[in-house]
Amino acid sequence: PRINSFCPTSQVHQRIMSPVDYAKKVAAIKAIDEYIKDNYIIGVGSGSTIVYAVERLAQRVKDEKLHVVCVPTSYQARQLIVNHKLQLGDLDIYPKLDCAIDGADEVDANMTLIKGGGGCLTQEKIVASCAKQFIVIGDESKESQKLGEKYKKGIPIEVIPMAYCPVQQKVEALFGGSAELRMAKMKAGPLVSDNGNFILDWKFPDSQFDWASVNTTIKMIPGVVETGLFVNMASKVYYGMADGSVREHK
Ligand code: ABF
Repeated sequence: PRINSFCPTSQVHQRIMSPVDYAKKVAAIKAIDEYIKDNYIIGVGSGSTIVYAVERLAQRVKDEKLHVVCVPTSYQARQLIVNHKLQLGDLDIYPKLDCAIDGADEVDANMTLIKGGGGCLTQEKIVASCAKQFIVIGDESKESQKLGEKYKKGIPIEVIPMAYCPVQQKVEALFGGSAELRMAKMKAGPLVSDNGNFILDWKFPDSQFDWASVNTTIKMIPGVVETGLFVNMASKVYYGMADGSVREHK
């Protein structure tokens, strides 16, 4: 389905939405409509799917005169909140959130997530951990039986810059695979996260991992700030489909 299509008669050149974007949008709308209530403190995720969620939230706030506070998970999320004239909050003032909504790079059969393809994993995990409910949204391509089946870029690990080499070596020695330093666009040097750190993308071997234990073990390596493994955190996952329907993770 194509919506907002090019309209030659009015000479209004509008964006043509791809089926994947449309699927992201319907999942985002479903999450906002099902979960957001008046007076909610909301964690706002990062990425492309969350853009549609913020658009819908702003529309509901305007139409229904809701009062909500939004806590961002990244600089991108902060800008989205501000640009949509939503009330910006932070964890100093609102350490407990009613709900957090975010995208994911991959969701396995147990609702274990890989997140952090956009580099915002640490703040995303902190915010999600403060929320009573953590709602994940994405198009159906995010669903997999086993991590690594769909998302090929590996598990992001945020590290203190001086520690990236020893962390790389330790992760590879412990679990195999390769942990590659993520580079900025045009390979202008390592990508620097919103927290001033580097990111390793750990391409893990095809094996049966206990992700909770992998996450704990990696987090114990000195220099590791956070991993993009979200284990037992998601309360609900909505997958949008190109036909406009939305499916819940079962
Ligand atoms: C963030 O955005 C990330 O954790 C994840 O990497 C990504 C999901 O991307 P998108 O919504 O653009 O598919 O939530």
